[in-house]
Amino acid sequence: MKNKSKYTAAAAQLGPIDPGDTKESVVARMLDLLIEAKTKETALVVFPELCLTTFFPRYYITDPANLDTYYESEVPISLMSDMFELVRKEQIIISFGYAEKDNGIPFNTSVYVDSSGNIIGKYRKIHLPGHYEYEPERPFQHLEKRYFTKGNLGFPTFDTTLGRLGMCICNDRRWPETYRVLALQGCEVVTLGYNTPKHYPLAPEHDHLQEFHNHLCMQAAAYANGMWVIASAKAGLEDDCELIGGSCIISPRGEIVAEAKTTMDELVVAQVDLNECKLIRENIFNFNLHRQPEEYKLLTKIKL
Ligand code: ING
Repeated sequence: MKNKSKYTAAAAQLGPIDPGDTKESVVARMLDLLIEAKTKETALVVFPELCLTTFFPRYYITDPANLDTYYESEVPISLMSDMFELVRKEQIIISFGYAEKDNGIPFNTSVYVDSSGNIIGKYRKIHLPGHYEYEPERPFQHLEKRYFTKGNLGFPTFDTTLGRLGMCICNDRRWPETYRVLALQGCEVVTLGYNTPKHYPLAPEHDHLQEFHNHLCMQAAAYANGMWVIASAKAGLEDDCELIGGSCIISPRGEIVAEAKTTMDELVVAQVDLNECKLIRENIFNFNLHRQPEEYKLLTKIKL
């Protein structure tokens, strides 16, 4: 497939996945969104974080056998064979997130699959939010620090026919460093998925700002790094826990060019033009001309 600088991209938002939903039923929903993307001649489709199951870090799971059912020891190619077939036939690149066990080590992972049908990129979540110990006072847990290990692949970028792509996952999107590390490698499009509860038990005063904060961090980053951001939510009322929607596609100008209208399965589509990255990167955020890294040493000090 020849390189494209202009193409149609989509955030494939998923509505709630209830604890009793099988992975097969979820993959069937993902396939429906992928078929819709195909009818709209979409080249890049981004699915949410941990998109095969309910957001299980909300539970304190003590039975190791039960916890293990949420993880995949390898990319579930057989489970997603119809999707991979469509990706191959239609020259689409997809990304999706899943819980990975790599030789027993658990990661919150996302991958790219391209028309070769191969995994052409992998990222493991670095900013793990939440807590490790069970906190009974919470209305629901957020045990990502218990169930996952910090990612060990850095913030890689991947040269594809759709430009230089990079991934992050959920809480990573709130940290400006995530995008700058990717931008310094020439990343043009950041794809990410998220599961974000509306209620944040430690700061309920901010609950009404969740949707605003969601877009704020990505819009600022897209602009300050001259990158497209494609963000796909797992949304809606999932086992009595409300997850925000707001899936969107953000241009290097920092503008939201497409946004989800619902908190259900929804394909959010927009035209991407990689040349818009240059307009920012060669002018206001020309790193070589204007950036002063010798002044930023504090940014990478481990302990202040
Ligand atoms: N979820 C949340 C996120 O960063 C969170 C955690 C929720 C942080 C609300 C701050 C406020 O969007 C995941 N999975 O990281």
